[in-house]
Amino acid sequence: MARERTFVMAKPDAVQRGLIGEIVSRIEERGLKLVGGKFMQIDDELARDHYGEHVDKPFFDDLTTFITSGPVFAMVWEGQDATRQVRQMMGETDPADAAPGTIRGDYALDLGRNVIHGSDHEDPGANEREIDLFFDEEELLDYERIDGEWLYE
Ligand code: DAT
Ligand code: MG
Repeated sequence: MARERTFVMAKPDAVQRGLIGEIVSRIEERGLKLVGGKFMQIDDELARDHYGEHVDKPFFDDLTTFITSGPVFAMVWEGQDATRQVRQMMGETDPADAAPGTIRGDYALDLGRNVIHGSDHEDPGANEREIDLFFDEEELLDYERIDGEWLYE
């Protein structure tokens, strides 16, 4: 299984509810490596680019309004099968269907307030595309975690 990078974001509801640390903690403790992080507010243009695949959906305007409504914590995480593993940790898109133990299943109730974004593992290249949209190359750091040899065989 390849080591890869994936884009993750604590959405405005997570920031307001004090869940940044919890989200970071879960992914960090799983063993993925944080290689980039940015506390920022998304503008309308970036929101429309990021959620471009949903432009024709009825919820698009509500989605861009929400994601631009307050600060977010954007992150890049690296590790084995990172994109799919983060998606599994997030749980289903609708928190009502997300299993307990997942981030959405533990911290959210409503589809439009589901606390976390992660690149879609079923959309090849989505991770790289989203990382490029939010980060410059020099903002992503190359380093080793000291537990690397205990995380990987
Ligand atoms: P995900 O965030 O799990 O990748 P998605 O890409 O299908 O889900 O949709 C992006 C966001 O849009 C999602 O986190 C919440 C919102 N959303 C999705 N489907 C929706 C719907 N039917 N009604 C309202 N909001 C929706
Ligand atoms: Mg998606």
